[in-house]
Amino acid sequence: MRFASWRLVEELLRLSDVVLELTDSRDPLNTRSAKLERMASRAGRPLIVVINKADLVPRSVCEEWKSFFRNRLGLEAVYVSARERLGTRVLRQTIKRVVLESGASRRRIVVSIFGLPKVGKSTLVNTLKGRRSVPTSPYPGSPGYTVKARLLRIGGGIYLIDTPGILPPEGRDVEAVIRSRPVDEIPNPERVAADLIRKVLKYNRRAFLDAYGLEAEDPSEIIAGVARIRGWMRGGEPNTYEASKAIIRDYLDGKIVYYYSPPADPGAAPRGGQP
Ligand SMILES: Nc1nc2c(ncn2[C@@H]2O[C@H](COP(=O)(O)OP(=O)(O)OP(=O)(O)O)[C@@H](O)[C@H]2O)c(=O)[nH]1
Ligand SMILES: [Mg+2]
Repeated sequence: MRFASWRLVEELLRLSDVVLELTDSRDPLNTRSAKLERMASRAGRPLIVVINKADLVPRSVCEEWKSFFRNRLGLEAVYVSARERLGTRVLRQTIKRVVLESGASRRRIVVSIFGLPKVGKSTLVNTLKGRRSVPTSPYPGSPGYTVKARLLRIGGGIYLIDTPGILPPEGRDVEAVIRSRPVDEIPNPERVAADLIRKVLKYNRRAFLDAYGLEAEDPSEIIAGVARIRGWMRGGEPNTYEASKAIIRDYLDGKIVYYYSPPADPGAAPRGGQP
């Protein structure tokens, strides 16, 4: 994965009328980027927190997160499922509203998408594009070094910058570890998978029962169980190295489910938190 440099982020912000910050509804706090939020605010660009993968989480919890971002952090927020194509109408309406509120009366609204790896940026771009192929045009008159940025016309006068900005994770939560490099390059995947399992179990004791049919609640038993299910044995022993990477991948693909409610005090948010 190639992270966008902060200079590129700045350039993309400058080209946009509205900024979409994608987060994962299972852990919005550890998949948001406070740095992007600050940069957008400094650049005077309205930002919408898009809580994605809403199909994995009860609607009431998505509503709680929406109010949390709005009321506690002062950020516009919507929830969607890019994969299930849900919530995109509200997203479009919100894009138009924030542009109106920002005082810019534009016939053409340029939108950029940012987010940590695997939050669903590409899926959202495809969903907004719809099934029909969409004409792209070079970004008119963009002098910077993102001259290659192209615009996708997604209807209603809204244009999407076709390359989403991949943001580096912040904090020390296991989310940051699993999203900081390709899964095959994560050092010590057994330990990372165990941390992830403990975190998920803290919020959903049934998560691995539902995902794999495994009753176990001990991380090493779950890892060994996944190896056995997949038939990954090495010298008669479960191949925990491969199984750990599979669990991390399944988590990123949305096959392992948990959620939690927003904290009462945003300052006490479980950032960099231990499971
Ligand atoms: N359940 C669920 N899964 C989703 C949703 N959107 C994306 N995914 C899954 O999340 C994974 C990552 O999606 P991508 O669209 O590739 O994410 P990305 O942000 O473009 O990832 P990078 O390009 O690697 O940074 C894929 O397995 C998607 O199928 C969603 O709304 N719900
Ligand atoms: Mg992508």
